Amino acid sequence: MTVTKKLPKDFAWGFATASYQIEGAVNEGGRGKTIWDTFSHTPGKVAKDDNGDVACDTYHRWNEDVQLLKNYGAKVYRFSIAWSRIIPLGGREDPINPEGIAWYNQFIDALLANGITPFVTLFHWDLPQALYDRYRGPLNTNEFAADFERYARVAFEAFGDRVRNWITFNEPEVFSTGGFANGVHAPGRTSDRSKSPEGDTATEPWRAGHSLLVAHAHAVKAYRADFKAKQGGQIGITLNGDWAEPFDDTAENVAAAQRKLEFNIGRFADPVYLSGDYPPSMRAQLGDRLPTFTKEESALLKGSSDFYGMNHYTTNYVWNRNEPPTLDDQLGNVLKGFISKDGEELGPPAESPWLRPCPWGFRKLLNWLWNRYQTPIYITENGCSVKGESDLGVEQAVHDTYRVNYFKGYLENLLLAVFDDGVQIRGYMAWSLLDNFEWADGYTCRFGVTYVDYKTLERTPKESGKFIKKFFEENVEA
Ligand code: GBH
Repeated sequence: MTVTKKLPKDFAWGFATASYQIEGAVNEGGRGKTIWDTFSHTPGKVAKDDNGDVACDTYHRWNEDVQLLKNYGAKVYRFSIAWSRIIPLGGREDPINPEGIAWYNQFIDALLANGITPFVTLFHWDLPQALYDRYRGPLNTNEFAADFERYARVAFEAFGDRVRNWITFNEPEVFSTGGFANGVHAPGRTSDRSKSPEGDTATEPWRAGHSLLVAHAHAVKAYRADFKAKQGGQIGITLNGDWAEPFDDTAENVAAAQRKLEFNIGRFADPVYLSGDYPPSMRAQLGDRLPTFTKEESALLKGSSDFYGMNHYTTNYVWNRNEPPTLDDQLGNVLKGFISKDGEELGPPAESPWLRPCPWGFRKLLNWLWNRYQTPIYITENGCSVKGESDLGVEQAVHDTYRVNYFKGYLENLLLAVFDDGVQIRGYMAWSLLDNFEWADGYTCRFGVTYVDYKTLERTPKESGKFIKKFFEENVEA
């Protein structure tokens, strides 16, 4: 490492979580049911049939989480609001739940009292069940966008005097693919009739993603028109993205890697940060299965994010698929893997089969995003699971050397991207503050820098949490 400069004093570093993954208390405080309650209680959908009924019990143990953050020295904390705690049925004519507002109020106040700045995600996949029952949620663009805008307004109104950093949607790509293409996430729709009686993988994921974009545009318009001037905050969206390294330097594989980046990232980032429309490569492959934006929607979308919220975990080698694209393809008609043409594997396996550490891929993706979108970046998630960690007791699990090495590599490359490459990065939030409900993997897969004992719900810092504290103490100006 050659970097000797330091990140600025106001660099926004900390940790991230999401409501359904940590809160528990699903039947308390007037919370309405969500599609993840339904999905996780459907046998066979989640590993070991786990669910988020208790999770980390943050609903009751919120003060422990605040103290943990304080002990790590975190400057910021990214968490999400459960839409159905605020508006149990979700819709724009439905009643607001004061108990839900009060819960988030006390939590936000506790963060601020401890010097921690909140970054609030409005939607991290836990759609109110009532909106799914009424009109299939994001499969109905106009209804969904109108209901989301109203929910966003309620949140800005209630919390915006203290919350100055808003994220509309977390990972629309993962939500639409998991929920509407392969059915591994709620609401579990897919063309695969062995998994779901309803769904159309050829069209629904593109419609669902489209609706989230339109809803995002309307919520941002509302914030800028009616709240920003008096509240003085910023608002954006968070997108997942893996680096795509061409398998070799043949023109077709270089083009394939670029196309993969456009399907995975450009699908949401081009409309918001670049052109107000989908990448041409997507229109070419998907034709009218990909919805179109009206002129007004395009204009609203373009420039609709004050920052680039980046969730990043891994890298793939990518090569062209030499056959016509299938109707269920989500990736741009490419194949991907972890082994290079010289037979070398990207980093050692994690617990999650899709994840291999590749710090240089992070740096390449930061440069790709900066060059294409020229928008300051917050890394809103980055982290890893550790193979076999769930088989260990707390005494061993806290010695998470694999995760320490992961963060070390990625954070060194963050410094290189900032100081050697000139990428503007304003913050970094590690995923995750706590071991938590890892969606379809349930509790079998841990991403926390803090160990959670799911029997006692006790929290114990791992070495990775201490590493992050030390890293930022050393690399941020005092
Ligand atoms: C994030 O999603 C989420 O925002 C967060 O809630 C989650 O806990 C965290 O990351 C850790 O997973 O199997 O090759 O088809 C990560 C997105 C979604 C990336 C599933 C990998 C599987 C690709 N992940 N995806 S594959």
